[in-house]
Amino acid sequence: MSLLHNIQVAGSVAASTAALWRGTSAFYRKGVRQPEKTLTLYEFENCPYCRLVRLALTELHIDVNIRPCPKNGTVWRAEAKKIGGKDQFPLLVDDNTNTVMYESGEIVNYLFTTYLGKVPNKWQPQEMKKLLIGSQACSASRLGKGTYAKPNTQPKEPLTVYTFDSSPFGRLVRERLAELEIPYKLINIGKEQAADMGPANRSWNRKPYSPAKGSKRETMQAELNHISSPYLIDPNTSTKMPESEAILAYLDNTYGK
Ligand SMILES: N[C@@H](CCC(=O)N[C@@H](CS)C(=O)NCC(=O)O)C(=O)O
Repeated sequence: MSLLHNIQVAGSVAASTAALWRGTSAFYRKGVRQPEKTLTLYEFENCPYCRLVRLALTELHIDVNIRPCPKNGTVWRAEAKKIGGKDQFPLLVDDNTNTVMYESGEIVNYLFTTYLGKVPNKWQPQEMKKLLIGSQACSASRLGKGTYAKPNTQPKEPLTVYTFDSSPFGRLVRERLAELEIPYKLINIGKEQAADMGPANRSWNRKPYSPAKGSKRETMQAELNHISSPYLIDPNTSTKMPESEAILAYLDNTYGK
């Protein structure tokens, strides 16, 4: 890893710390009724309100189609406005219940109520207010990354990214995807067991790593023979790759202008 990338990762670790490392564990996965049709979220990576929704989705272990709408963006903003009526993010579209919804607090409530059947203590309004302060600090620390659109060429098909919201390496990739306005399916691989903690392939308990039985990580390992966040699949170029630094270079070379 280059020195520059190490510095980027250190900044991203600080950002996750500001957000109290929420969006790390799939706390509620066992009680969740997974949506039949994948949800769609119009948002941008560094918006503190959008982050609240993504944190909830990681903790619920629910995947989502991301349609990046950075400031000055020209790719998805018009579609979002057509669906919802205004330029405000996050905007959630849930085709399972014909729901179109603004307001992060209401979206979070909707997600927990609809897919878990209750709103846990950690997501009650008072707690969410504190979490928003952490999310705002997280956003401020990123100094505008993941906020503004950059010149881009668009893929034909959406990409797929395996990550979880607090992943410092994953954030760097999501920021670039937001800036390049690239649509992707976000597969949330929040931690499901103690052995999942720590950087990839460096399990804190030093035992050989194996994913939890029947988990998304087990499927990921079976399908990709790899588990780490981020992991990128680009069907447009038949690319499958781990490693944030390599993924950033790939995205710039393939979709940057
Ligand atoms: N109360 C709203 C606030 C949302 C909000 O202010 N989002 C900002 C982005 S962080 C926004 O949509 N700005 C307009 C824009 O980017 O065009 C919520 O919680 O969802």
